[in-house]
Formats: sequence, structure tokens, C-alpha cells
Amino acid sequence: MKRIVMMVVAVLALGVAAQVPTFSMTDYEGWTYNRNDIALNNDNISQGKIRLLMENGRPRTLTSPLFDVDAAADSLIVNVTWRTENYNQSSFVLSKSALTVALFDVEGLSLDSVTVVPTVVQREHKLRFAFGLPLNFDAKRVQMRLACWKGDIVSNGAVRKVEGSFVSLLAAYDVSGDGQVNVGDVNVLLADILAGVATHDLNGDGAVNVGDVNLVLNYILRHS
Ligand SMILES: [Ca+2]
Repeated sequence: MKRIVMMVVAVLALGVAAQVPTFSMTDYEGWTYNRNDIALNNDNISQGKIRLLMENGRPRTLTSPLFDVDAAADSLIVNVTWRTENYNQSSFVLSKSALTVALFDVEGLSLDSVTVVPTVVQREHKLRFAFGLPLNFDAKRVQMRLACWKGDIVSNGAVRKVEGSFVSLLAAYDVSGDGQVNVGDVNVLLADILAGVATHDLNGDGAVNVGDVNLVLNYILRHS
């Protein structure tokens, strides 16, 4: 009997942990693509048919199911695998393949959005979107919508994978150790860069450089 009670408690505990919906070839339940003639299925996702671009002045979008916001986290990180299949055509423009992830509340009100421009002309991109929490209007339940607002017939992309998680970055980004993330932490990183040491390699690329400074600056901007 005791064992059963413990199992029920464990299941309830799992139930309240906020999960970010995943989109992948095998996991797309509850997601919607606003083009009726292309169904979300394994084949279409693997073949890069979930393309996002502007068509007749309107965006093709991919929208997640609603999910709970983790009140204990300070950031929502979303990683997207984004394929620009026409990257080797002469009329391909990298900046037009910028991907936007927007968060909406249950009423469809836009809460926040982040746009990431791929940095290298290549087929596949791993894009990282960081949202500061809490969101405007204290939204408890949100959904993500992905769009490529400048995408045209060549400079567009297809969504292969979306994975997200709620995290607390304060401890990681507070490199000065004063309990806050602010300009003092940027100064610590700049000192690292000038000294040529990788003491505070926040993005894990083996060096301290502008990439790490940008993470901290974005955190400051999204929590100010
Ligand atoms: Ca600090």
C-alpha cells in the first residue's frame, strides 16, 4: 500500500514539472502547420517539407501545443534545427532565412519573440533562442510559433527539430559572484578575453569571446 502511494506521489511530481513540447520526426503531436495540403508526418518532416517562408504576404508557420511555464526558471531556451536546402543557389540570402520564435498566451496575445539569423551559409543550422522569464502579463501557459518573416522561394528553411527547456542561468552567468547578472559580469568576461584565458567559457566552445559576452548581454536585456 505504501509503495502504491509513493508511486502515485512520484507520478504527480512528474506531472507538475513544466515540459516544453518537442518537435521531431517521431514527436509532433499537437503541433500545427498552417498549410493544409502538407500533413505533419514522419515523411514530410524528414524530407524538409515543413518549410517556413512568406507566401502571398502571409507567413507559413509551425505552432506548438500550449505548455506550462516553469515559475522557478529564469529562462526558456529553445533549440531549433533549421535546414536551408537552397543555400548553394546564387540568389540565396542568409539574412532572409532568419527564423523567429514567438511566444503567445492562451488568448493568442504575443508575449515575446526572438529572431536568430544563421551565421554560416550551409545546409543545416542549430539555432538557439533564449527567452527571459517571467514573461509579460505573467502568462502561465504559452505556445511557440515559428516563422521566417523574410523567407522567399529560395531563402527559406525547413524545421527539422525543436527542443526546449526551462533553466535558471543566473548562477552560470553571475561570474562575478555578487548574486546578480549585470555589467560587472560583462567586465569579468572582457578581462578574460584581454588576458586570453577561458576561465568563464559560458557557451562551451572552448574560448571566452564575443559569443559569451552576447549570452550575458542578452540575459541582462531580457531581465531588465
Ligand atoms: Ca554578477
